[in-house]
Amino acid sequence: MTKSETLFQRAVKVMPGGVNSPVRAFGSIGASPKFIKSAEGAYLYDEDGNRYIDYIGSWGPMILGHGQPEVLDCVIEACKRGLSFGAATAPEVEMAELVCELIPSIEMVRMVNSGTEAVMSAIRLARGYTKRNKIIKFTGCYHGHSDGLLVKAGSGAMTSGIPDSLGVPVGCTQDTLSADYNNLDSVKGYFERCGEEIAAVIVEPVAANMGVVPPKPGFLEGLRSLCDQYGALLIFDEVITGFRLGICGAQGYYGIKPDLTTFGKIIGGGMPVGAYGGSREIMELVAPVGGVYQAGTLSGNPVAMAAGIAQLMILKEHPEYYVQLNEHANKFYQNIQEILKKSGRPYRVNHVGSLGCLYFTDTEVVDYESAKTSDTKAFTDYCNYMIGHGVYLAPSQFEAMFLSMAHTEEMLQETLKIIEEYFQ
Ligand code: KE4
Repeated sequence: MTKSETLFQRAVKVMPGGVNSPVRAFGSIGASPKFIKSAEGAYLYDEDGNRYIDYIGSWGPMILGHGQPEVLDCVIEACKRGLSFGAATAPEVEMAELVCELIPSIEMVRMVNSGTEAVMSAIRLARGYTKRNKIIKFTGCYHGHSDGLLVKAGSGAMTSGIPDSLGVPVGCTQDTLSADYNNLDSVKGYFERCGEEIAAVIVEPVAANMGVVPPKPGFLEGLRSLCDQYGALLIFDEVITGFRLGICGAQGYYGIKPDLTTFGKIIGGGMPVGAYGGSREIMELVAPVGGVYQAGTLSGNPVAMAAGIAQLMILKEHPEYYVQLNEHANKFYQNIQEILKKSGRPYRVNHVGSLGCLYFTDTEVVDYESAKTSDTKAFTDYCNYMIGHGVYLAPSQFEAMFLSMAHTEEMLQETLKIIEEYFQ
């Protein structure tokens, strides 16, 4: 038995599925998870000493790679000053000023401890601000596990075979309307039927929880104008795209101004951080100034702020990193496309910036239905082969690949070679 297998045997006795988040259980690829001991740059090392090129990067946060020295130093220094005070601190002010400086649509921001918390709070705020209850989300998009959004969710919900979750009373989801991604008519239909009841539309500006599905030209613009027409708020869930597609995330990349934005992952530099922000007018409705309550013991935690500020400062000071990352990624995903073509496989590769997904389907993937045409058995075989050959991919067809600034040209070439071997 490997050390990972032994650990997994212990884990399943004391944690549901042996994990603290379902997708890590490798269930959808019928394997047992690698227990990761350490990481450096773009490499992961498991408990048995195997090395992997990491294409998950902790599901997005590690855009600079693991163990980035400046980030690490800032975190260690912050730890020495104290782990948590539950009091106002200077780092929180610095983080908030930094986010407001980097994201033009944001005049005020509130730090929380996860993407789920950020989205849950932004939804409550949108309802409080508009005094309306209904929310439009998109089938296959995942916005964390708050009750009201576990409706035809993406990510783990797509592979765990539970389209909606047990334990969510219908009262929590009766105001959640699910539209089809990239289909403005499906959104228009809801607005025409009950536009004056709709508080907000929440969208992943690049859907990265059913694989990677870019917005079709005009889709995000259409959402913006529908929200304006009916007085609903447009919420960009940028937990994945925030600070990934560029320093100004998807809203900068596509030039669309949302009313509220949610963040997670990169904003925490690997520590537990989420955030939501928007105009002063909307955000001042949040307690203690306004009547929308939201709180958190570890929100704005000084150690987490140190990690997040350090990572964001490096990204702010090095715009060339994004150019290089997006160019490398573009070439990488196009090379995968060429390998598939050469081997006569009709499979599809969707990618935006450093996010990408190889779909085992010959159908163009533009939404949940088309994503679901993928042959998950074929994906499982491919994924197990790749992991067995030192390439650590998300153990699910419906997750993204994440490239980082630490992925060197030779790592990408090595990965392409293994992909080519697989398809030969
Ligand atoms: P967290 O609560 O996991 O920090 O964030 C929830 C969330 C919100 N919005 C979007 C667009 C997200 O992608 C996520 C979380 N992403 C998944 C990966 N697909 C997290 C991985 C996991 O669940 O273990």
